[in-house]
Amino acid sequence: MSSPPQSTFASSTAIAGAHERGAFARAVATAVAGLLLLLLVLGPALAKAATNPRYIVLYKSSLPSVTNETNGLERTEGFTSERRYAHAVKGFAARLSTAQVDALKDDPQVASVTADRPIEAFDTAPLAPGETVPSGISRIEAASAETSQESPGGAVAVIDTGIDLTNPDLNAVEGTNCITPGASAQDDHGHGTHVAGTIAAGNGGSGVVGVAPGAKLYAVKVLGSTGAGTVSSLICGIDWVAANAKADNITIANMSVGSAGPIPTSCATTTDPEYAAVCRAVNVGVTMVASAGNSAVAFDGARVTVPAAYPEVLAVTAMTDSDGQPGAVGGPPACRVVEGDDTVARFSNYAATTVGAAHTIAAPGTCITSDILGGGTAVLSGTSMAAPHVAGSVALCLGSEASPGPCAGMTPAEIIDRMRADAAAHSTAVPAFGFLGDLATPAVGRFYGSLVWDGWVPAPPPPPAPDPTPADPAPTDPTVPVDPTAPDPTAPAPDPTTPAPDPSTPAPDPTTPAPDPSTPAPDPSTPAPDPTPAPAPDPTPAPSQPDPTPAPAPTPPSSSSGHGSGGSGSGAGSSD
Ligand SMILES: [Ca+2]
Ligand SMILES: [Ca+2]
Repeated sequence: MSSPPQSTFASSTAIAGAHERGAFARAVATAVAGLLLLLLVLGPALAKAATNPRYIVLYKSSLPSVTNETNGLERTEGFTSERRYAHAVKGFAARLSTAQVDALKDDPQVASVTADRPIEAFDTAPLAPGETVPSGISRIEAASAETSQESPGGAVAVIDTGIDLTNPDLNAVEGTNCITPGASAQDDHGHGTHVAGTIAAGNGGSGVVGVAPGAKLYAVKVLGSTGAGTVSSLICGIDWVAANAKADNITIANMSVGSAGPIPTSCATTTDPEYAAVCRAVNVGVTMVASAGNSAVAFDGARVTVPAAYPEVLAVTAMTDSDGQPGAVGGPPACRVVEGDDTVARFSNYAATTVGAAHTIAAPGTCITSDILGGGTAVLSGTSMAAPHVAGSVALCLGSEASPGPCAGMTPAEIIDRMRADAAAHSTAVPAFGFLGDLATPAVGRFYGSLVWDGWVPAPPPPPAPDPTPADPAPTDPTVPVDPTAPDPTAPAPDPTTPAPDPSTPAPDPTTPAPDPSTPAPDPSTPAPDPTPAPAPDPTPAPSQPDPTPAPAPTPPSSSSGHGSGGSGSGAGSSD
């Protein structure tokens, strides 16, 4: 194919004549032919590289420079790394051929080569906004509107889909984007914003009130707009946290994400890049909180769920509360009527071993109202929603410089012990605070832990007249009792100012009708399906609303035997 050398795309005439058009066509044809030839030559190689599986390569910790070593390996082995890690771990992620994997495994500087795998957000689909829902915040006796005046000093990294950075309800700032490096960590899915709201939504008059209202949140985006990601992106996020924890005073990281993974060994010996990254972040002082997963299996059993299964992580199971109150009288929650008030959530993973139980705690995770993209609220269920209750509680326990909490100055391991001990002690002192299936009433082989408790938070200072700030629950969502103590004239019935369980009145004593150990609370034969495809929004209001009169708590339901279907709730399947 020949083409006049003088024919170029830069035709000088404004209206091209037939000749110019012919030259133009020839030039295009030539270019296309050249491109096709190029593709014929390079295409297979390019396509092969793009379809090679991705691996996470870890260097030995003694390696002086990740950049130099990786640059060298890229040249000699002929690959291009997609992500490099230099803080939590040393290494990189890249698509590699079998030959490249073999070569890297033989490299004296390489400690391990691990196949990447997908991770997911542990949540369910949103339900109808505006549905009457319980408040996990009040159930765990977290800070109220008044006590929230003192925001915790430390920041929380939300390792998730990002955070809605312009949401006025959230004190959220850019962390990093591991999906599109260099881009904003603005949430494009909604999961991370919902999680962020539970941790630290402010009391400024919109959305919800979080456990640690106003705490600074760093958006660390490791999941894309579909809520999916990979371990390599998760490690990128943990790497960023480890690198910036000191400078940004990040004391906590919430990971409402996970995947099946290898059985953890120990921080000292592991070659699992995800585990190594978590260990490093813990070593620099970050308390790592992870959701246990929603498959109704042991996270430390035959199907290991990570990062929850790493012993250095505070793993969070989900319990169900429908009325923001202890006592198991709330009936089934509106958004998931198969669940029962103050019982384990049927979908929740749990610990099956003593090692797993030793780093597990529970929090409300069913029908949780929190912030969504652009303002407003939505209701979600999952251990993804339970974990942020605990992350916020750790923030309260750390407190601020001016007002240190009981966890101030502790290592992450000590904080985990403290949180669990406080929760267990409170459930022992006030049995009604607990839930069916908790540490006081465990089913055989299923440890969900004790319900996290924030009731130690000092009483609010003398309330300044009627709070001038608008009531917190968004006007669009007036039925949600998210703001227990705000003098909200529009607030509906359940008066959460009633101090929950009166210790002197042993309410539904979970110890008396202890669940038959042979009858695990949640029916194992009908594990809630992984709640990703959540049941359709239940258009009907909860059949049994909380008693609008004060002091609902201590009234024991006469039938609150812990036995399977004889459960306490008034609705079908409440504690099945
Ligand atoms: Ca708010
Ligand atoms: Ca309840």
